[in-house]
Amino acid sequence: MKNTEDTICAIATGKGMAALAIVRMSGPLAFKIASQIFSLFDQDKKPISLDSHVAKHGYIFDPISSNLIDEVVLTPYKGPNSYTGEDLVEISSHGSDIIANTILMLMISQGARLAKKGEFTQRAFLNGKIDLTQAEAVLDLIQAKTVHQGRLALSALSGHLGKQINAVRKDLIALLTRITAGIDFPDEIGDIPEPDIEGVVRQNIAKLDELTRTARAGNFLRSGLKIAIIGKPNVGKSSLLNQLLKYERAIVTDVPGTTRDSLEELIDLNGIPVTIVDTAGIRHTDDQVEKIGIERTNQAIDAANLVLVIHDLETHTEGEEFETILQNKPYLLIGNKIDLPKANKKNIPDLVFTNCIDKVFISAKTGENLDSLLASIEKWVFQNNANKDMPSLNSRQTELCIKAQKALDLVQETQKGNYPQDCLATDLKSAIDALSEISGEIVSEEVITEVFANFCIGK
Ligand SMILES: Nc1nc2c(ncn2[C@@H]2O[C@H](COP(=O)(O)OP(=O)(O)O)[C@@H](O)[C@H]2O)c(=O)[nH]1
Ligand SMILES: [Mg+2]
Repeated sequence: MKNTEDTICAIATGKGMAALAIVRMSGPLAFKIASQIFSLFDQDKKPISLDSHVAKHGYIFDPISSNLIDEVVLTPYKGPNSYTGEDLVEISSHGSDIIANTILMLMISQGARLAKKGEFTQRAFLNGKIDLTQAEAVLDLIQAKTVHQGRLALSALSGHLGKQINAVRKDLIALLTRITAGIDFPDEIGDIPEPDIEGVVRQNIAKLDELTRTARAGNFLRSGLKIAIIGKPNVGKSSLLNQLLKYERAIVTDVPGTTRDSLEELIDLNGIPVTIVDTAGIRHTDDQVEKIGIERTNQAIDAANLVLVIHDLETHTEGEEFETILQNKPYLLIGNKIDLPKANKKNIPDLVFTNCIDKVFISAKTGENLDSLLASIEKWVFQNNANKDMPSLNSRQTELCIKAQKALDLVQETQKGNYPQDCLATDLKSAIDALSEISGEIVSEEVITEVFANFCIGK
């Protein structure tokens, strides 16, 4: 599967004006091509030999016309001690698209070819420098939009996730080997004691279960969380949106029905990318525009992962019928305008709702207790999982993890039926295969292509 006969090159930095641009090249010709277009002096353009991991200041020139292209720093990495595991060269030039492109063209004219998306990382994977979970983490890290996303990607990049998967895989391989040996040598080795098999399978189902549970939070961290703010007119929905955004995005007035359309904004909630939708207040009305607004509110609820139901603590009325509209959506109940009963020395009414995840009392006007609201949302995202920095599975990995779990469930079932031990081998093997596919030990060409298709060129 190795595809390292040719030498690839690409601009690794973004387009546009910048202080520096980096052009990289990897493959068997990387050092040769670099030494043909690089020299220590701008006058006397003698190619030089390159020492691994020693950055050199010098000049790029066109070996045919002898034209000077740029003053650069060149860093050679001799394989296998490089990102790709092959000979790799990085040239830092001045950050002009024209210069970077000219250097790229020179490399191509000397025998390199333009790299495909993610091909440097793909080579790192094919050469065994990283496993597939680490390659996926590279992409997550490049695409991270919040600090938390970056931290999780970095943790997976360090190989943490791959190690956990591999620990389970190794346990199962050891078990399968032992069962197979027992089948092959019934007299010398024989069956494994049933409780031993049961123990190994149960422990590893639990480990996989813990990993798949991280997928939910991971999904919100990668793709974002959608939250709809709903409630009767004038309870302070738009005020809460503004408070969360820290600027006056929505119009706030004391006229009921001010917000007529749903408004969507993105916030970074302690590292979780959250889209907040402010909606038109829910009430019976003959106003055509307001009716459409309320219809949109229903759509916003449908699309949301979590709903904030706002309640006015000042005009508190019993028997709000939100639960029918919510249709089993998880929701937080928010008592708003806590400043008013406090100022007027009135009792804070209790809010009686049966299925809410949590109740928080805030003031959208003053920002009081907003921290508790954010903490409550965060707690729901992580489902009280204390270890927020545990790398979380992406959808490809989750699917395979569940596949492995199901196969292990079958092993457990077969075991209960007291069948001969060789009946366990097939399911055990498919659990091992699914786990091997997560780390990329065994993986099809299509899966690899799909993983790297989302990368940018140059990574
Ligand atoms: N005292 C007080 N007034 C608030 C609070 N939140 C909103 N209001 C006021 O309630 C009125 C309606 O607010 P708005 O955000 O437009 O409510 P919406 O119709 O639910 O979007 C405005 O006059 C706000 O200033 C709060 O926490 N305390
Ligand atoms: Mg409003």
